[in-house]
Amino acid sequence: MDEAVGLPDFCRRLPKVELHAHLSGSVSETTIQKLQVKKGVGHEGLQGDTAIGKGETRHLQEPFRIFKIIQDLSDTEESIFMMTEDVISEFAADGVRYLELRSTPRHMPHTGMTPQSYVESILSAIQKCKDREDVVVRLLLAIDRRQSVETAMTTVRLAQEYMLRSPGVVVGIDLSGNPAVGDGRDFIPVLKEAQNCGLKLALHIAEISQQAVAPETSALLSLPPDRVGHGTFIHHNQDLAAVVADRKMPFEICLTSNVKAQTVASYGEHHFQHWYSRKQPCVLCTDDKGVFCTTLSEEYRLAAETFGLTRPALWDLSYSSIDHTFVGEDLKQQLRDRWNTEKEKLF
Ligand code: 6MZ
Repeated sequence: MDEAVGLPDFCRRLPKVELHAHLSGSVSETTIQKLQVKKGVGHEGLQGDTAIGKGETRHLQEPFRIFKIIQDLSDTEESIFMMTEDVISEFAADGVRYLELRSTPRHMPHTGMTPQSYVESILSAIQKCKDREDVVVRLLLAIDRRQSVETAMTTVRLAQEYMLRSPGVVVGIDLSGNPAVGDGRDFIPVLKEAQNCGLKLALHIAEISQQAVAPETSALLSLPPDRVGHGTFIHHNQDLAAVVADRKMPFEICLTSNVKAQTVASYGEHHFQHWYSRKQPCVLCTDDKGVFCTTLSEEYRLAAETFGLTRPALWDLSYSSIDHTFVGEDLKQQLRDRWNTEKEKLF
């Protein structure tokens, strides 16, 4: 192993899988500036910062204020296309070789953007990046907990339609949004419908402490989801923890996001430690790399430094993440082959 390569550099060169990245939250400062120029808004028009910087923490409500600013700035098909392209290029530059983006289709009557044209803009950007960027990209459509069940059903229908139209690119459904709002149980029939038509489910579950005892948590876990987003408070409830452990449900782990949004007090207390030490499948992710000022390499470095993971352990973590992607066995095997080729250069 080439120990001369520093840890940050090793983490950057490590081929990585990103499975939990919200499009609007992943937009970088540079792209926000481009969106501002397009819309003719100055920084003073932004009503506050659009990112939570190094060493800063803010209440979980704060990222939701920021998402709204970014969403207001990106209200045309052109802006959605541009930000998707930028986000894909940035992940690729950070050594992400497989990326699952997720985004909530939006209707913007004042610009004419519809949920359909929103999804099409993202798909066009993915298509454009296909030959240019060294990363395989897939898309999950997101349901925001604030939305009506009817809107959520429209999203599932849209996902179903695009899954058939552009085979293989739209692969699943995400349930996200402010965890303090609404009741996840309302969406169970919609999520079941998604499962029935072959879409995979990545659901935000127990992101805040109240949800460790909320009836929605056991209801969502019993679907069951294919992956758990955050799951921060699941291990606070023995029964829920047993369900997750028995089914070996993979956790999407977002260290920086959870610490900066104050749902986890410090990196050392992150639930990654609990689950990783019990050999539960864990995938390191960024959540909202723009808003939380992070990169996937940085998340690997943090995991190594906080929990004492060796370079081979980081490698294994990245390699095993391929198992939890929402793609077929053929593509998984291609990714494993790719990873093994890269391994020879890294060690
Ligand atoms: C829950 C989150 C989130 O859909 O406009 N989102 N939902 N918890 C989080 N932890 C911080 N981070 C992002 O991206 C922004 C949307 O993603 C969800 C929220 O619904 C937010 O509005 P899109 O691309």
